[in-house]
Amino acid sequence: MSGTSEALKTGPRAELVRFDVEAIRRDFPILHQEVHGRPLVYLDNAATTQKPKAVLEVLQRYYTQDNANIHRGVHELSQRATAAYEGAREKVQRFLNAASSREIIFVRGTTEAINLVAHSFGGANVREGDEILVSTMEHHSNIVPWQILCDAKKARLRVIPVSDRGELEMESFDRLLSPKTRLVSVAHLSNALGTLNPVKQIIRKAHARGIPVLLDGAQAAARVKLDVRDLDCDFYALSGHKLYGPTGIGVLYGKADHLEAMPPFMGGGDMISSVTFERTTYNKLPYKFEAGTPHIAGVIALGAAVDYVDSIGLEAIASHEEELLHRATEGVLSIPGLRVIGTAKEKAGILSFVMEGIHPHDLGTILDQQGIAIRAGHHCTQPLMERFGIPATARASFGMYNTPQEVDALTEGLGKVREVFG
Ligand code: C6P
Repeated sequence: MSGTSEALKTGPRAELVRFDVEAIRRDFPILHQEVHGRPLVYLDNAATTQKPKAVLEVLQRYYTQDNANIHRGVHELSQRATAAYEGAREKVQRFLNAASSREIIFVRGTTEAINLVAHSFGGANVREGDEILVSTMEHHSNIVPWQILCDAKKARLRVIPVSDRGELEMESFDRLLSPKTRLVSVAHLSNALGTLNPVKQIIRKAHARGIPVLLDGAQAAARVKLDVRDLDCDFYALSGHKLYGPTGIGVLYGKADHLEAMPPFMGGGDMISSVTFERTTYNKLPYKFEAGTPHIAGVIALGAAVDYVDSIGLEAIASHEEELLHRATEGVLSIPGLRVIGTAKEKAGILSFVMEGIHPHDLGTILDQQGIAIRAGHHCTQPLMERFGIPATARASFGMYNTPQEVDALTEGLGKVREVFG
């Protein structure tokens, strides 16, 4: 059955079946290759995840059987494409437990989702002297759009500091919330530290003052079971490519009341209900925010990706990755001169570190020679790197298909790096 993992063919319900990582790996063709003569160990899942066959097959099928533009044609192919596109919206709605599919806006990714809110919500609601609250650990995608808005509106960006462990300083958060705050925008899960932020507490405190909250879910969506109604967030942004789906597609969830009140982000086809030179009226939700021909194949494949993730179960994925993270943390700490950056109590799936006397890029290059893919750099979090007084980290990030043996290969690989550099 399309969208169902091979891993679960042994039983009817995800939670009743042992997490069979070898079966999951068989669903991901790209994993079965050698790099520099060694089996690929892919530990760069925070940058992008690999795609299961279920997603690849949906892309292939769409372009070979159903390709047509949506919402326009009376012909069979267009109707099929439209049904698949809108069907995927319902899948994403269920995945996020949103109240309505009207609250699911398809965008290019997290970056576009945040820019949409900054431009549209920010443009309508932020005035001179107002404040937007972000944190030191944000990705540039959750800093720069707010800086652009603040520059345009003469508003001010305020920043929640981060402790030495890489946790948000919640007393400072309490102090920074003020009658001037128009929006709080924070990462659900930090891409550079692996910190899982106390987002429910943040939302509760912000809402007590009537302040809406946007969560950057780029990293959390593939690692945390999501329920936007339980979280009660106002906006949630995510990228399909970090959720085992294709690049170029993502989601902005927004509460219908906000989205209804917000002006369009981009103008063009599909987002209007009527156009004259005197007056244009806009389409209803969610189409008001989806101008032009969207990434139809990407949306449909994202639907297949969330089906696939659901078939494994996010709780099962999260506990598998927690074991990997624990094993990796213990392993890397056995390497002399290695320091973990980000030692929060609540972490998920991401391990950043530095090694004395070795630039993370050199470290990454030596691991690559052993077939091990990690990321080295500032991870688009330069203010966070500055906070820790380092230019960059090496980062291993896990996915549902990683194994304890791969984690051990990382530890061994780092041991070799230490030998090379002495
Ligand atoms: N982080 C990483 O290697 P886009 O590029 O729009 O799909 O996602 C942007 C983004 C926003 N927020 C967070 C927390 C992120 O981690 C990312 C992407 C990648 O960490 C690429 S820099």
